[in-house]
Amino acid sequence: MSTVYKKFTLGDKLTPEQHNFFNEHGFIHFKKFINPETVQSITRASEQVQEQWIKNEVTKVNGVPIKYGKDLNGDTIVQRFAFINQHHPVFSEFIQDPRFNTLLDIIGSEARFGTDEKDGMVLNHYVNSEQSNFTKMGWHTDGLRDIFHGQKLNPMLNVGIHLSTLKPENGGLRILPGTHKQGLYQMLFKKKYFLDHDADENELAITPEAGDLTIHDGRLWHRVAQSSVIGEASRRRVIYVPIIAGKYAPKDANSPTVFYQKFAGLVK
Ligand SMILES: O=C(O)CCC(=O)C(=O)O
Ligand SMILES: [Fe+2]
Repeated sequence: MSTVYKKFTLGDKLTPEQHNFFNEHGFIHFKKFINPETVQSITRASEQVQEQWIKNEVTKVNGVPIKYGKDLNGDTIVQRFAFINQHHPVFSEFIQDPRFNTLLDIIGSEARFGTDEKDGMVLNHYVNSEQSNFTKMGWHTDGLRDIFHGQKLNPMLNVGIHLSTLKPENGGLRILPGTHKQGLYQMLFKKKYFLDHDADENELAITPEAGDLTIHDGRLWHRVAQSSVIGEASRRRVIYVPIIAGKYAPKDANSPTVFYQKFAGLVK
């Protein structure tokens, strides 16, 4: 496992070097996209949404199942929120930050943030304990769902806003750089989707500080490694919001639950 890679700072526009890095490796990491106060306010907002959803026994949002689990103290928590941007102004205002628009350039003028499509803005909350329901995620690509939908593979990127500072021993995102250039066969069969949790000799550990932003290509193979420590040091929160192109396909309260989302319930 390697942890060494170049990290960038986001300016008004992506530089040619940043474009080239992303095109070559299928990911890019920007330091300090938001400051610690913003991280705090986002985390607090997620706790408010969590309180509402527990009170109202929300099991799905726009057809997407919500993952619940237990915190270290045994309290019920939400471990995977979907469409969180539709449930608190802190999130809907956050995505209006004009710097997000500069990121759309990576796939071109047709691109948009999928705040009302797919799973919307997702917030994952991992914690490693016996009672936790979310400690890791097996190898996958994010683009497979489009194949399930019988659509042609539209460009899709996932933008991550990292709310926890991680060392490699805290687990977290592991990627296989360059796999966004593989053919369809490799995208389908390189690894067993979600079941394979084994470290890969070529994997890179993404090691963010709280407030950093990453982008990965929808065709890139990645997983979330379980923390090798337990308890508070294993707590990890990260937001994802997709950049997509192709036909606008908003979801609403009547949207069906699709097959892969049922499967995602098996992921612990
Ligand atoms: O939690 C992460 O960093 C990655 C999660 C992920 O890959 C996903 O939700 O598709
Ligand atoms: Fe993913």
